[in-house]
Amino acid sequence: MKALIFDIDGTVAETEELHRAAFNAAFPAFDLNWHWDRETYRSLLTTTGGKERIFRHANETGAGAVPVAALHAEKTRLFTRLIDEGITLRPGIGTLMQDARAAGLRLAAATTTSPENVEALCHAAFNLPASQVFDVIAAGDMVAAKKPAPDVYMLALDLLGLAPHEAIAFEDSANGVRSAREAGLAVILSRGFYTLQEPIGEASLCVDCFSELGGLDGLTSRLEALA
Ligand code: XBP
Ligand code: MG
Repeated sequence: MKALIFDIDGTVAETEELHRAAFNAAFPAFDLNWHWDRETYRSLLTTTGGKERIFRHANETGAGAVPVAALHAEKTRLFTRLIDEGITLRPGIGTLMQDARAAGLRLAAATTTSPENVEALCHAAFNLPASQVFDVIAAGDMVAAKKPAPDVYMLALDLLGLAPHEAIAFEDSANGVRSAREAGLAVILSRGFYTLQEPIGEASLCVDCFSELGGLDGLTSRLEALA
């Protein structure tokens, strides 16, 4: 194993409540009387990508033409301010990252969210620029097809210069598991607040919490036992 590839939202940290708050705070500025409660947002989360989510909701509610790009830019501005107030890593993520660094592995992010949001999360959670947390960042519109398409994980592998068997992916959602598996990666799933009811799908290993893995050594042992 030469690299760990992390999904961001719901995996590195539980960020979706902040995304939901940012969406809801942005709507009034565009004269939209929308409010996404948790159950509405849970349903909308099956559509990856904030712009795609807005577009879907506009279609489903017959809202007509909505300035999706401008609305999403405002939402991103609000999200980066919200996350800057602080965010904690999901249990086990910090240990996995530290162990990987100590063992000379590289770290990558493979996420549907934007590079700006990855930057904001790294500043808030690590007090570091994203480039000092991840060696490689594959994010948002860097790929044409978002999760569950494999594109973002294939980009991460390409940027790492690695074959799928040389890395492991970490995910929280069914769309993410499908994306990683279709890219040929083994994937460790730990479902979170918004994805607990989702199917495990083709995850190589499913844990309630990443801290169950016991760091990189524990993960390696678990994977060897599966082989
Ligand atoms: C989850 C997503 C993202 C976020 C919102 O990304 O689907 O769309 O919900 O971020 P991940 P944007 O692959 O990290 O789980 O509004 O920037 O898309
Ligand atoms: Mg996720």
